[in-house]
Amino acid sequence: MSSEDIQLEICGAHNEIAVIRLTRQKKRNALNDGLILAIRNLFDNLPATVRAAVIEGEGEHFCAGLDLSELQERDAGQGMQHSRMWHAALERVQFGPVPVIAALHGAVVGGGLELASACHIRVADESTFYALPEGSRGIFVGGGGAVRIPRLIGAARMADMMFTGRVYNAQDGERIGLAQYLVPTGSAFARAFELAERIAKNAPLTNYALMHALPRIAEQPADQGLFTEAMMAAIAQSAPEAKERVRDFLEGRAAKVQKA
Ligand code: 1HE
Repeated sequence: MSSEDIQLEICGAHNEIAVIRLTRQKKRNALNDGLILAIRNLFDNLPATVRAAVIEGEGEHFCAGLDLSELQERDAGQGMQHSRMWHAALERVQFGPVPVIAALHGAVVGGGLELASACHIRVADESTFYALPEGSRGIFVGGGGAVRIPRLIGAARMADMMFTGRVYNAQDGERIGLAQYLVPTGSAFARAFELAERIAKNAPLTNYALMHALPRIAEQPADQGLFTEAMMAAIAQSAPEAKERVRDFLEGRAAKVQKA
């Protein structure tokens, strides 16, 4: 396990925020097998107090993708297993215990974009750029990118990035849906942390529904999706915490929605 290449810090008054930092800046946070296994292990073992996580990369770049020095001669079976190892790790990010906010800057490329797209919210600063150099390296995405990236930007844009080596800058990345927030250079982590603090205050069942029910509902045929939505809504609203929060609003104790 390359534990020197990743750090976990638990923050907040109630130890409710996990900050996960890729610390392999000499190699631009390229993801070798050890780091992929460490990500999986870390999400499997987050302390129970944690309610939201932020992931960032140390140095000039968020992540340079797959560590190309490990791309040895693999036969088809080994290649399949390698990709499935990435899938297992990034599945722990997407369908793990807590919402994950990616704080992006510099290169978010290849497997780095696959990692970012497994997170629930992406905050990018103005130095961010996105690419899928797999196309020019003669390979294909293998970390879930073919499933997750088209859901963010559409298959046509993803194919263009891979066919032509197109690089999106931070502004265009936000415009097409690679990030939900665009912030000044150097401030992605602070903004991501603020969002994590806000998310950590939600009812845990609401966060659970957003992570686990919403993406599944969105993939279901409308009739099944509406049925699943009704079940999730019924479970969420019957929780004591939901009743308490609604009562707080009706009795003037909860914040109103403010104009943006
Ligand atoms: C690396 C990697 C890497 C840097 N694997 N070693 N990803 C790519 O094709 C992207 C390749 N990387 C780059 O295009 C650039 O490095 C960056 C734009 C990310 C950053 O540029 P820069 O000028 O800041 O850094 P650098 O000088 O290119 O790199 C510094 C060192 O990191 C250098 O090693 P050194 O020993 O010469 O100091 C680089 O070789 C090393 N390095 N990126 C290995 N990716 C599940 S499938 C996913 C498939 C993919 O992700 S394919 C896309 C791979």
